[in-house]
Amino acid sequence: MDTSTKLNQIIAQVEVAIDQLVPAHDGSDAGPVRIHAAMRYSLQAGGKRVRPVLALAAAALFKPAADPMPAAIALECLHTYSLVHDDLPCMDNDDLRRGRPTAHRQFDEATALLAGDALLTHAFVLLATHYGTAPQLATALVRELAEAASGARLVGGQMQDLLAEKKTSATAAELDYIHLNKTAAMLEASLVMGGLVGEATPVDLANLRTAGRHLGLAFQIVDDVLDATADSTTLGKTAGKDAKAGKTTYVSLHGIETARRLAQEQTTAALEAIRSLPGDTAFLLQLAESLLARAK
Ligand code: GRG
Repeated sequence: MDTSTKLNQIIAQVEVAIDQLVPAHDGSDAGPVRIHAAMRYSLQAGGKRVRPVLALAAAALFKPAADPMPAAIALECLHTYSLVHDDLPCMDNDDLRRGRPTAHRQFDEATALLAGDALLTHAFVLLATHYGTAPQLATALVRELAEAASGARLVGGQMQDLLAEKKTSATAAELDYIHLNKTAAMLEASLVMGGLVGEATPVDLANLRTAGRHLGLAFQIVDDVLDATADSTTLGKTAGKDAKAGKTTYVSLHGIETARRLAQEQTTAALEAIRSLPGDTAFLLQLAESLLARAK
């Protein structure tokens, strides 16, 4: 099976699992309809599902006894919360996400804020519920995701990013710090959580973390290049925002050509870490390369 067929199959499984593992919004489970509708609105808008796919691909290297899918969906819930909050008027104030009006545009600001809160919390409900019979695994997964999402990493990276926007320019070191935490932390967690479900050894977990760190930087550099070169329809989010906001990015610091080379270097480093993992790494290697070549 070729990579894109396999990728589409996995994404289709992820979509089914999201539908099954996130509360209903039609009142069928007697739950509160509006908040669940807002959670599903943002989750089911068709993101690229990079984080769940990475988690599932990492787990597959180890032929896991436990099902990695709930962990994969927990990652997507947490990621989607961060997008919903990032789009709010008090942060990026954006109107378009995943090709649709942002959550606060579709609903209202309070509903979007609460939907983000509920998605963040639901990620941990999924981990505690689905891995509860394997307490050590559940604890390791909760810790990994919580640390990635913490004030030291995802939230901390976002805070530094907001502060950097207020200055005329950030340094290369500041930019790396922001993206190691805002972007790479969740990609690291995706690969490591897949490895944890697969009962990977500490050495393999360390290699997964290294791969995630490099993939995260490559992903962000490509994101900056796309923001500068692609259109909003292709991206499904507002293009050209960084330059308009005078934001320091890999493109503004280094120019497009050097930014592309840096993304290639980070991808090469990720591929090297993936090659040192056991099992059939072909799909994970191709995924890493396809993230470099992505168009949105
Ligand atoms: C609000 C705590 C908090 C954090 C926000 C995710 C984020 C941090 C900000 C969004 C803006 C941004 C460019 C973040 C860098 C990470 C990134 C490229 C996110 C977009 O992820 P994709 O491209 O999105 O995987 P889809 O929609 O495909 O899932």
